[in-house]
Amino acid sequence: MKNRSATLEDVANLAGVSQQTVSRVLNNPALVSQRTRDTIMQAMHTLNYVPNRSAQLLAGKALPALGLITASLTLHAPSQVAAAIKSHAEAHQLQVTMAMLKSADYPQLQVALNELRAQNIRAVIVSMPLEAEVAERLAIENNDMACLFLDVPPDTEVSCLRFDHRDGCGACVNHLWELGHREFGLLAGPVSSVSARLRLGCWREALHRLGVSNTMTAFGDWSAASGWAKTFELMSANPRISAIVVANDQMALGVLSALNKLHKSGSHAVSVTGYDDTADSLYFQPALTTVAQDFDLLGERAVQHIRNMLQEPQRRILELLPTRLVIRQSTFVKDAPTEREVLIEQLKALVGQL
Ligand code: IPT
Repeated sequence: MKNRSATLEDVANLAGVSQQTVSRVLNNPALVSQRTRDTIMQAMHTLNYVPNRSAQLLAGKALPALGLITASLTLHAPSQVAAAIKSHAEAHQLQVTMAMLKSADYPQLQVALNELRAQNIRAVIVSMPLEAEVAERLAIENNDMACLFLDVPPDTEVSCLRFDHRDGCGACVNHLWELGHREFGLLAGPVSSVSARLRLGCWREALHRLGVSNTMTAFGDWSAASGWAKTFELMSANPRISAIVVANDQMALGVLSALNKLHKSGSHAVSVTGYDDTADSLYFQPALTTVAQDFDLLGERAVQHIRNMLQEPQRRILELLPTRLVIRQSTFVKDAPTEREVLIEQLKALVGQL
């Protein structure tokens, strides 16, 4: 026969704390010290305690959970952001309920927020590009919820945690310039994306400062497939392009593959830079030079901020995380012969001497 299910009282007795403390761990773990939390979690585990969420919902209690509204997880960066949020939230006994939206239009976002509200969730991280007006309206019309935005324009009047694209974009262009590149292809992300527009603007500014006017721009949709297709367009519009600056690693993967197809190798090789430094970029062929955004740090800080916002609803968060250039093998001196070509030249010279 099945044992009677353990109650909140059983857990409190085993852990040697009051029922109120156990209930706090379930509803608002941030209010309980880590040590007491661990003891209570251990007691729950021993007794195989299952919290009665429906009773909590009926009682109108906010659940120890946060909502995540995210851009498509077929994209590498948002999926790494979601994974980081999930694991840092779990470290604080917070469940994550996710909504994945196709587009960032207001009605869809409001429906997603209402779904979360219906589950008594009062804290939401929005990890998708939103225009300032949309984010501001969402925050105002849902002011019973803590909303933290990860991809909004710089002056948006909401709580936001963003990456500072300036250092990374500037460093990337300067690096290519120092390698001797003067004719650039720019592969931006979709115009509808705030961060794509910021990155493009920043590259153009940096190129302008260097006096480079010879650039071709194409717009992809963040996918490797668009990187592949747009490379043929860029290279046929200007076959002299020697460096392609790409707005994310996933498109850069397609760019590298297309350049390979175009036999752009050896001294004809085209330098490529990415953006994101997602977990796999080190293993691209060649290993990708890219602008790193630390998605694990983003997840950690986002969870920390949203917990603080729940404690202090009036608090407005503004934090910028750094980006930095990681130099690997996909960028090289313009027209420099490869080791193999140098060797062939040396062999030819030797044969000539015989
Ligand atoms: C941004 C990525 O850099 C980009 O590759 C793409 O996946 C985009 O997200 C999707 O919206 S990262 C974001 C936190 C600015």
